[in-house]
Amino acid sequence: MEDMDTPRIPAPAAALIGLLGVLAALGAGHLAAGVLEPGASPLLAVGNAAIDATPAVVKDFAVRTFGTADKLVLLIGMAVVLAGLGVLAGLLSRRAPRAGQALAVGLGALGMLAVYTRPDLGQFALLAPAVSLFAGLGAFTWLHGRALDVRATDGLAQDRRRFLLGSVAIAAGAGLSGLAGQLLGRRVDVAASQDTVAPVLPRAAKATPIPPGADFAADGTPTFLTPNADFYRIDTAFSVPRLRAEDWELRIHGMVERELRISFADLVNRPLVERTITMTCVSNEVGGPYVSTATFTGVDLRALLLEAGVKTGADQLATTSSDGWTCGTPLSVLLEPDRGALLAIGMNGRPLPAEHGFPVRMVTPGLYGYVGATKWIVEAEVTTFADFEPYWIRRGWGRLGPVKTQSRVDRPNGFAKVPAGRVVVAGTAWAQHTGVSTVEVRVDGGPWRTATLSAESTVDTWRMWRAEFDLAPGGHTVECRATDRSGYTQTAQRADVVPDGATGWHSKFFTVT
Ligand SMILES: Nc1nc2c(c(=O)[nH]1)N[C@H]1C(S)=C(S)[C@@H](COP(=O)(O)O)O[C@H]1N2
Ligand SMILES: [Mo]
Repeated sequence: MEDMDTPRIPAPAAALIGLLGVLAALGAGHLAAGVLEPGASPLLAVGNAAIDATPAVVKDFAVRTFGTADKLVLLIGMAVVLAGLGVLAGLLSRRAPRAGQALAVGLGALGMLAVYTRPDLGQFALLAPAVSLFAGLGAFTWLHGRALDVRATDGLAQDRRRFLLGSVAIAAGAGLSGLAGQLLGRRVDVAASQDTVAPVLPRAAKATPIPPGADFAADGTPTFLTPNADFYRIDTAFSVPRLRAEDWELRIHGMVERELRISFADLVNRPLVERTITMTCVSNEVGGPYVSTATFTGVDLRALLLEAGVKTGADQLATTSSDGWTCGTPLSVLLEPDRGALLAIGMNGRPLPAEHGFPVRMVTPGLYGYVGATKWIVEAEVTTFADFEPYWIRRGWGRLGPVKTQSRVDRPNGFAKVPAGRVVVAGTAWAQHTGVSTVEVRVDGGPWRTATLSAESTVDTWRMWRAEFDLAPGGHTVECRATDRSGYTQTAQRADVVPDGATGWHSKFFTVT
């Protein structure tokens, strides 16, 4: 039975009010963050906190399933959940506004907690989720009151108009605020800063030239150098940190004789070198795409560590990015005379793209990215393994992270239909800092055949391979395995990417017609 004394808002209007309350909160919070500190946007801060709190298996699944789109998927998922919560709270508030108000306060508090726990945001940044909370609360309460007015006056035209106009105004205001926040957040002009870095890059001592025939791209392998736009990207940053070279400073401290504070100008005043390095992610499945090669320009990291003077007893370099991600690299590796780790400022002759760490990142040949490739690096502390556990180590990944020797079939494509006759099989192999010595390939479990290898650039870069087979029509499976210069041949034993990188032979099935 309908209670005639307390008017009820019709369900569609109630749902709309709930949704608009959420939109107002998000729009206002994004705008406030745009003015104060882009990372303080409640939506982004909660997304970042969600990424950090996600168990490694789920994160691994997300990377595997959605690849580089994992953050977009998270954003869409959050939008769906928030919209659902808004609608639900609206429907629960058809008489009294309490449920909707509770949601506004609850989400606002969640945003404040997410911002508070970000290592890269100051107390001041808490204003953004606070603005969000009050905007959501205000918009919801006001609309709720107007909807009840409509009910109380039995739909008097002027009350109805007030409610509808108010709804449209709040929706438009939320949208515009969100947009303005987005634009303000981009006011840090990364492109202009990159333009100031570009002229510095040609000063670097040239990399070992890439020999002709370094890839078999014509046969379907990747090109030897990966264009910056195609270079794989893996990181925990929900929004790409936007830094300017002019503002950048790196502190090298901890167990050192002399603490160093290096500005970007100081950095590029040191000898610049180019090194071509193949990078791999530990999350790369057998046959996966997270391996790419670039010529990086930068400053030798070992030289900087020697300048700072590493004290005896130290065994780890702990590095931190501007967004608080941490990495630990074995000092035994970084101090090897010929390892060649860099603080890189350039990638394939261009300043680092923002997604790849502008203005400065680390690159360590032969180590997976999570132990040696800190992007947006701002701090380096010489310490011990006992004293500091970096981000992924706390989540169960291996401490040392040497890249495992691997190979991949690139062509034919999986499940391709290939015309009968001579079939070209081609792929990629890598064994960074050891070097690939041979790749073998076989079809349908037959005898292994030695593939032709592309010309080698250095031991730190990948090599391509190719072989030709005469195959009868029907289905075929091709497999490959690499042997590196230490004499190690890839094991057939399958290992998961967790905790220290996948093993096993890659295979592909295709049909000859
Ligand atoms: N700041 C920061 N640096 C980071 C990461 C990160 O999450 N944050 N991820 C690391 C991982 S796991 C890899 S594999 C490489 C990837 O570098 P890329 O995105 O330039 O290919 O960056 C490393 N550096
Ligand atoms: Mo990685």
